[in-house]
Amino acid sequence: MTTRQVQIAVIGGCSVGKTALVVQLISALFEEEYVPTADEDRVAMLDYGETSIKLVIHDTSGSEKFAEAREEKYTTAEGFLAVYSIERRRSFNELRMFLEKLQQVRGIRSIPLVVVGNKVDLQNVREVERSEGEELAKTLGCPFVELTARERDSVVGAFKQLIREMDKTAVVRKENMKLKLTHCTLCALL
Ligand SMILES: Nc1nc2c(ncn2[C@@H]2O[C@H](COP(=O)(O)OP(=O)(O)OP(=O)(O)O)[C@@H](O)[C@H]2O)c(=O)[nH]1
Ligand SMILES: [Mg+2]
Repeated sequence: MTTRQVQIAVIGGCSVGKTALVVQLISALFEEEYVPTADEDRVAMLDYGETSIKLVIHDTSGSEKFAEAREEKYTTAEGFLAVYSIERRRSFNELRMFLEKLQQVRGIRSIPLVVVGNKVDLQNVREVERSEGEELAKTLGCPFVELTARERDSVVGAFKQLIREMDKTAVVRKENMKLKLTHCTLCALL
């Protein structure tokens, strides 16, 4: 089995469940306690088809106090899990602001992303409709999932979906590069 290393960041407002998702992926348990994150890097191993993936995960803070550390990751991470909580409208609006900033920093629209509506176990106090999350993802041209950090399978699924997005973007880049090279060769010949 080959091993590959990728760097991703989990972004979103305070208390949406970013750390809970990462802990579920790494340790297969649900963290009930809320301990706000400042800025933490964690490593997870993930089987992905024939490949073993070493995921370096930047678990960012949702707080404005640590905005600088979060925004540093906008330039370094190869892919992003963009999280809000379905039971908090404010977290949806905050995520949209973070994503706008991310687009400004990266300057391109083809950033590998998965939008995650977390805490779907709290349906009875839902403030953000599923259709709103779907619409946001559609605008960004990326997948959308609703899940809860309590359920491991869907959490692992979301991280794998992000890797698929990263692979897709890499293929598009290669194709564009090939097109450019063909174009240059043609120009040289003419
Ligand atoms: N009911 C429910 N609670 C959740 C879920 N995911 C996370 N939580 C809880 O929400 C609280 C905040 O979760 P964290 O993962 O620490 O939130 P965070 O996004 O990392 O927050 P910051 O580090 O401050 O940015 C914790 O008490 C978690 O147990 C979920 O799917 N359902
Ligand atoms: Mg956290």
